[in-house]
Amino acid sequence: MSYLGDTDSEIADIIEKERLRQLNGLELIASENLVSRAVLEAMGSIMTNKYAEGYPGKRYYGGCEFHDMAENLARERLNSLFGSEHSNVQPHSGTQANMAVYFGCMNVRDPLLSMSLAQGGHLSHGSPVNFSGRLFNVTHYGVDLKTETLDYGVIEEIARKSRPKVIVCGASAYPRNIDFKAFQEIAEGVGARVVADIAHIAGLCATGVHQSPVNIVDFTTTTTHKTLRGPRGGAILCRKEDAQNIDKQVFPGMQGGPLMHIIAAKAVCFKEAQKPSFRDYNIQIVKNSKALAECLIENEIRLISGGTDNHLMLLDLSSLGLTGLEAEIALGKAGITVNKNTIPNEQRSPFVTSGLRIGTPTITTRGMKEQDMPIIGEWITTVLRDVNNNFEINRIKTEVTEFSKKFPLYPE
Ligand code: DSN
Repeated sequence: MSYLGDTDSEIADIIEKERLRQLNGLELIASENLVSRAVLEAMGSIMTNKYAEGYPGKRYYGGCEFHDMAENLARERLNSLFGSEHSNVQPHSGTQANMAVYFGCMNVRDPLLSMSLAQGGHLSHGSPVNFSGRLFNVTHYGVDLKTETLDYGVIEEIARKSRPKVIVCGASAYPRNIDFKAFQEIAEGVGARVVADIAHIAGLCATGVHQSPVNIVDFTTTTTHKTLRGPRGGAILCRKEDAQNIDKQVFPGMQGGPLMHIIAAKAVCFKEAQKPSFRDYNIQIVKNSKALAECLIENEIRLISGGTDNHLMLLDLSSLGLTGLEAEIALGKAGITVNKNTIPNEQRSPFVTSGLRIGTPTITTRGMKEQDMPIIGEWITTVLRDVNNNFEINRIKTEVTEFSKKFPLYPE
């Protein structure tokens, strides 16, 4: 960072402060992760200096020969990682990946069926404040309020009534496995196409730790920066027959110039994800998640659906008389970063909430294992039981800092 320090010491200082925050704290936000130095180098490279509108071999700018090589490598590696026929690595984000698929399958005001944001879905799955909710005629499914899990029979009924053109499956705050085959069967019964948004569980799907929707459903969308542990961005996987349509929707339909430094970094991420150690990493994410969940349950904290199958858990704070907002702030003071989250049957606003979402991808990247989870679970419980006890919170912050420093910020 020596050039940055000379040119702009203010931003250099801010970045250093953020590095220390990441090093000295426990990042338990389920959608975050830490990239390797190789991914960082590609992101910070001169590949950013180029317009490359179009696709490899068919660009609207000269001088793209090396960008073609990088994008082809990214596409080939992503296909080989997931066994997909076609991939598009240009979406700037998961939302834009979803947007491209929606526009490829629907016209404005067509019916869309998806999981509601309040029960675990995502903004881009038809939330009224998002483009997806404004442009399409959205019906939502949620979870069964008793089991707090997906009820495929009920989803099928809703699909029969609403006759969607597109069904979206995949979630941002769902701690259980998703049966993509069941969604495909429901869709076949009503003539809909299926988009599986695997942004959260992409690493688990790529490594067989969770069922992969690729080649089961029509379209798979993802971000590349969560359990996949790559640069911040999006991607789409589909069959050859849909390739041309999807590519057209991304460019020129929705985006102009692709972020070629990010595409180069995606290629690096997809190579890293093919290593056997990446499978071990994803297995460990789930082991850590289950171990942390077990500790919280032993401490009488209620988890939505009673536990977790994946990288995250959702805590119901109602019985502690706490809101998600209060819990997020108190844990933040202790150096433990989490996010407030709505829970099924939520009675509070999304800015307050009754729940907390906790995930293990980042701490697993840092090398923490099952035996470390009870330590973290005890800290979380102590803070949640007495959010106004600043003495305890300060004590825990010191312990969290000492503990966290022992684990490196960069994956091997
Ligand atoms: N907003 C992200 C999350 O935290 O789940 C998903 O895009």
